[in-house]
Amino acid sequence: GHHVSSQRVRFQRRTRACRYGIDQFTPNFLSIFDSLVPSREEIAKQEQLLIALGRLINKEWPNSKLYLYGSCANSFGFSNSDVDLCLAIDDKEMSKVDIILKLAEILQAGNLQNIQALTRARVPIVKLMDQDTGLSCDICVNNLLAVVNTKLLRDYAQIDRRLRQLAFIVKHWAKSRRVNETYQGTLSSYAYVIMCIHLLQLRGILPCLQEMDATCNVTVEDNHCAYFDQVDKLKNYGAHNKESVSSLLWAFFHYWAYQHDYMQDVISIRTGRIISKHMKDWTRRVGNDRHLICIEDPFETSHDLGRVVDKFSIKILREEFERAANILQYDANPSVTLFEPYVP
Ligand code: 3AT
Ligand code: MG
Repeated sequence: GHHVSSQRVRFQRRTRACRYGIDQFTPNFLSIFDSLVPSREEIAKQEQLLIALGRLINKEWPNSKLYLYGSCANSFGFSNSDVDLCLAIDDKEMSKVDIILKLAEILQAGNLQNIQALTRARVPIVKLMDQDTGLSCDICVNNLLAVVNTKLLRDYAQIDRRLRQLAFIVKHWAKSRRVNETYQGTLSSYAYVIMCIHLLQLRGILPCLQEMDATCNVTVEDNHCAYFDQVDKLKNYGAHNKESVSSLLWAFFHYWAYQHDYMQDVISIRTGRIISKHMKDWTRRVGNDRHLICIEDPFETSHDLGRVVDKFSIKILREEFERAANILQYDANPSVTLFEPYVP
C-alpha cells in the first residue's frame, strides 16, 4: 500500500512540474505580445482616417454612419493590420452593390487614391489605400452584426488582460503556421478569439456576459443581441485565478489537441459552456456546412464559425494543435519553436 501511494505521489509531482514548469516562459511570450501590439500613433491614425472618411461620406449621405470593426476596433489587432470599416446606411432604393459603386465615386471625388469596388465578392467592399496615413482599408455596407460582435470582443478584453495576451499569441501562432486562412479551410482570427474567450470562461477568468442582466440591447437582422456591457465593474472577476499566460496557452492547445470531443461538442461563449451538436442539429453535413469543428457565433447562433473547415483542413488543424501542445509540454524553447514558419 505504502509503496504504491508514494509512487503515485512522485508521478503526480513530475507531471505537475512539467505543467507548471511552463511558467518560466511567460516573459518570453509576453515580449512577443508586446512586439505585436500597435503603437498609440498607429491607433490615432486609424481614428483620423475614420473621421476623415466619415466626413466625406456624410456630405453625400447625411444619415449614414461609418464604424470601425474587426481587429482595429476589437483590441485584438496586430500592428500594421488593415482597417475594417462598415458603412451603416438606410436606403431602401439602392442595392448593396449600387451603394458600393456610389461610395467608390464619393471617395474618388474626395481625392482618395487606389480605390477598387469589389462588387462580386461574397461581401462586397470598397478597398482603398490612404496616402496621408499610409493605411489600407476595406469598407463594407450594413454589416452591423460585425460591428456588434466587435464590441463584445472588445468588452471581454477589458475584463482580464490575459485574454488579449493569450489571443495575440494564438493568432501569431495561427498566422505563422498558416492555419488562419479561411479560403484554405482553416479558421478566422475571429474564431480563434472566441476559442480563447471560451477557455477563460471555463477557467473562471471571464464571466459569460450574455448570461448576465443585459445593459446593452440591439436587434440586428432579427438577431437579438443583449449582454452586460458595464465591464469596468468586472475588473477583478478573474483575479482569484493566478494562471500565467504560458500555462493558459498550454491549456488552450492541450484542450484542442486532446480534450475537445470533435464528434459531440460545440463551444459556445453565449452560454459559457460546451453544448451538444445534437441540440443544435449540427450532426450531419448540410450543404457546405460540415460541422467538423463547432464554434457557435455568439449572436448569429445558427452560424458555425467552423463551417469553413473540410475533411482535409480538419486534419491539418488537429495536427497543428497537437504539435503546439507537444512543444509547450516538452520543448526547451517553446516561445521560438511554436512560431517556426510552416514550410510545405
Ligand atoms: P486579423 O487581425 O485581420 O487577422 P480580424 O479581427 O480583423 O483579424 P477577421 O479578419 O477574421 O478578424 O474578421 C474581421 C471582423 O469581421 C471580425 C468580426 O467582427 C467579423 N467576422 C469575421 N468572421 C466572421 C464570421 N464568420 N461571423 C461573423 N462575423 C465575423
Ligand atoms: Mg481584418
